[in-house]
Amino acid sequence: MKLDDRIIAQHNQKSVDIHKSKFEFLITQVDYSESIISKLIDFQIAIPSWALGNGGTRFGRFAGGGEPRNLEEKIEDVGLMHKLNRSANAISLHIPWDIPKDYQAIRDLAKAHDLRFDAMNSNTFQDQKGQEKSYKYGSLQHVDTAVRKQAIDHNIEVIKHGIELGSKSLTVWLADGSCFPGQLNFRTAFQNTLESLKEIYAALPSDWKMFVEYKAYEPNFYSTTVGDWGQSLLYASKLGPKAYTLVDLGHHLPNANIEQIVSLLLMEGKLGGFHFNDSKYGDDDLTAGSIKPYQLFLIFNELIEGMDDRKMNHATDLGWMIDASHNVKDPLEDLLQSVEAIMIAYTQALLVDRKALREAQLKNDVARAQEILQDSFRTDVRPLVAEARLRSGGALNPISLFRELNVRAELIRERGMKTAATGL
Ligand code: AFD
Ligand code: MN
Ligand code: MN
Repeated sequence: MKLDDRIIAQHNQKSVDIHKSKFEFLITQVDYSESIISKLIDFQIAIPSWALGNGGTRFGRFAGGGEPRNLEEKIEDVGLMHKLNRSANAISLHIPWDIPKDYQAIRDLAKAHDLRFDAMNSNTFQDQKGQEKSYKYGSLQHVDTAVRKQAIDHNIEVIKHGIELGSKSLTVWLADGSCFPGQLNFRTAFQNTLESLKEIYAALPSDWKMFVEYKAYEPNFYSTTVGDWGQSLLYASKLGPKAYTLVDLGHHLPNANIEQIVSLLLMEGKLGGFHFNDSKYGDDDLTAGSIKPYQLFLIFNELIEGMDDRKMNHATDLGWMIDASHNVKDPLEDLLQSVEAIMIAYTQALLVDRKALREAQLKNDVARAQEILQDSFRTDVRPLVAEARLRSGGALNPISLFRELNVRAELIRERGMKTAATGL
């Protein structure tokens, strides 16, 4: 389904007056609003191909209808999102779920939707049909060289698909680990994984990055071979300058101070990118900002502080992506909400008076420091985000327009009710 500019303009016409009055009021309270708007216009978030259909749990899956049936339709869905909010200009593919049949056609389709290909994701956490060796006891960590080789070859194949599509990074997320004490030797598992990653790293083109994603637990419950940021950083440091740690917000043990982790990884020049989502308990994969919006703001606060300190470009120097699963909401509405929450947290963090915060810190003025942060967090920045969207041709209210146009009903008509996006 393709959206016409005129439809967006008509939609905006209806609410532009209210928007303008809110916006004019907000900019009287905000310094540097023009520079913030231009940063917001540049800031783009990649959408994972596996989040476009309904997810599920081990208890079941409830299809919402009209899910993309193939890579082409996944690109169309992200294209539609990007047309609505102008802040989601990339799609991240998962191999083998998204193997292109015709690279040129896929590149053209993405271009027609103004999209690029973000990080490529490998999959050694499932056995595929016809696969020779099983990953039941791990992949890159496996005690059997032949299993490790199969997993290494798969990752190299993923890089090759990515090169064809113009991607510039590989994300390796491993389910490797153990379920019971004694099942494996921690050091051997680490060494095997490191040696395997080295072979994959050697196949990376010079302008590519490798993201090593960590996860505390699940599917393994006793140990995970890339279980936390310390282990990820160890691998990334030993691998070399093209390897970085990737932070998925849902991959920590409860109450972890993620903003501190982010700050230190940035300091070390080893933070590669993000998978945004939110959670109450663990890897819940809920909508970004739906449960702990203050934490999301605090993370952006550290990101901006650390990136500015290293003179990094906010929009392009880290990988920004959503990694979510949609069990009850319409996946596209849910993703639009996630992008909005990320943009809001980013904007609020841009408002923080860093000079005043530093002064408060030097004086150990704890109450003042909290006032400064919460002043920004409690500012309703939505008109700034909407203004950036308006200026880049998006809809003032993407979800309202999505509903006005009955997009889901149209997708169900086109694709059917019982479709299932490839993936988990
Ligand atoms: C996992 C990880 C990882 C992976 C994805 C697969 O977060 O990013 O690629 O889910 O669906 O939980
Ligand atoms: Mn992830
Ligand atoms: Mn996850």
